[in-house]
Amino acid sequence: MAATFAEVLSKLGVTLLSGGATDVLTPVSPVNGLPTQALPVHSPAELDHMIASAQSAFHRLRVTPAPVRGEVIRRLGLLLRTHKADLAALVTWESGKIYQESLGEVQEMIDVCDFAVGLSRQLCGLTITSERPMHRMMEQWHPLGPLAIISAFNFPVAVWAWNATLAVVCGNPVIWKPSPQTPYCALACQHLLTQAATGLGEAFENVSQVCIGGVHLAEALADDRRVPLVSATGSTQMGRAVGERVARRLGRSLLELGGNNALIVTESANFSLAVRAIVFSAVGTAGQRCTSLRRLFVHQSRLGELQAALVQAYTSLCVGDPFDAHFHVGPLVSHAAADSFRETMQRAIAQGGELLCGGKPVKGVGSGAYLEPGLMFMPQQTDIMHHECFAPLLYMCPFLDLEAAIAAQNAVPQGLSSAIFTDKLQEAELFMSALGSDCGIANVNIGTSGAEIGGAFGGEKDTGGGRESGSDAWKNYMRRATNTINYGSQLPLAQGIEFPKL
Ligand code: UN1
Repeated sequence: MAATFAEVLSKLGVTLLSGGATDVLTPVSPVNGLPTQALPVHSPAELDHMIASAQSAFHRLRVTPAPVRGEVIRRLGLLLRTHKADLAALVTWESGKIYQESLGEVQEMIDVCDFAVGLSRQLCGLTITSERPMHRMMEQWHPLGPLAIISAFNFPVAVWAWNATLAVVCGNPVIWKPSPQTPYCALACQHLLTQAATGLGEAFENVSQVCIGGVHLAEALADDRRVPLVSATGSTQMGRAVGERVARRLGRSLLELGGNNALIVTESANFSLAVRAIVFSAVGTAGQRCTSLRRLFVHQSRLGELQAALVQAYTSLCVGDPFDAHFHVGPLVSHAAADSFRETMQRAIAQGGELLCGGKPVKGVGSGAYLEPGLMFMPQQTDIMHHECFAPLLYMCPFLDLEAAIAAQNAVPQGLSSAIFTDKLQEAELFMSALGSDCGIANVNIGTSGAEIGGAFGGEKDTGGGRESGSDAWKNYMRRATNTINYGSQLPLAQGIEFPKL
């Protein structure tokens, strides 16, 4: 028996915030379709106060040495290890993803904590040779200022961790606006970070704050010049709105938006690896990852056997209670998401698609939106396939020529993740080359989802262009200063300019 929502919250030490507030949010758990616990929404005045507190926190944090800033994140990593099971249960209650995947999400948080702690001793800039004698140039990376994090329901804790852990070691406090679907996940993480900071002094006061509410808070954060960087994860529509507002004040935004990810199965593909990768990428998190596989391009010579294997795999998927380890797929986030899944299937059929299996409602838990993942054969890529449907619907298209398959893969507005299954070096290299996939992520012989934190995560075109998490994504959270130092006794001008003596 899974712990109840209230039990999980109490184990995590989160107090229920019903209060006497009039403006409240009442999230509905996808697990059973029932409301969890109402909580008050923050007013614009409260957000304004949070931003002012974040500014003061910034003034303290930017003069705190980076390895000391790393210490709070090291402690957060330890607390996450202790509370992994409970936080994962809360993730399942609020997002509906199966418990195994929730554990994986918390593991991503732990991994990025470790990464950020190491980084806290490696924030380094270049030195550059100068064209002038007795001069030296160098780059320094300085803290940027308060960061706003706007996150989505499907990764309600990991995306905050990717941003917040790096931002804090880089010297920036954060203000987090979680999805209204997953506010208690945010309060639980906030509580853990507050615990991690206990005893470390006032440098870490207000290092993270959470604001609960809807689009008006996101807009206020996007418009506020005291917030130099806004990191937003969610739909392309949301990201475009946020990005435009931030750009109007010439602020910076870090956008991780919709994907429409494709996988190519070539003639030489290792069949059993491909089937496993396709199924997990397409149905994991009930098709509600930004990295979920949505389009499959299969070489004509492999079509029959792959179709048969996928139909077999899809028909043996178990859909049901995300807390029960027997089930592969949990509920969709809402009945509205289920409606959009059904409508998209209808439109795909009208455009020549043939539903091979799935797509039917399943009796799950209570009144949750449980549906079988759908597998659809499309003779060719049509208009519907250019749109991201945030549900487990996989389109399968045949191809004859690899270059045409890559062109079809790239023909959509989004550019997050992509993969090829091949045992031919030339095909793999072509796919990863400048002539290949135009996505931020291009994998060989693994699926489109489940990226590790060590790489830079994000994509091109309508995906927004941002990169988060590993590699040098930390540079997003800092400002670069170029310093030129003259240690000589003359003042030669750059570009050889001879300015007449005064
Ligand atoms: C998301 O769906 O917003 O690569 C993030 C993955 C995960 C992250 C997904 N590590 O599937």
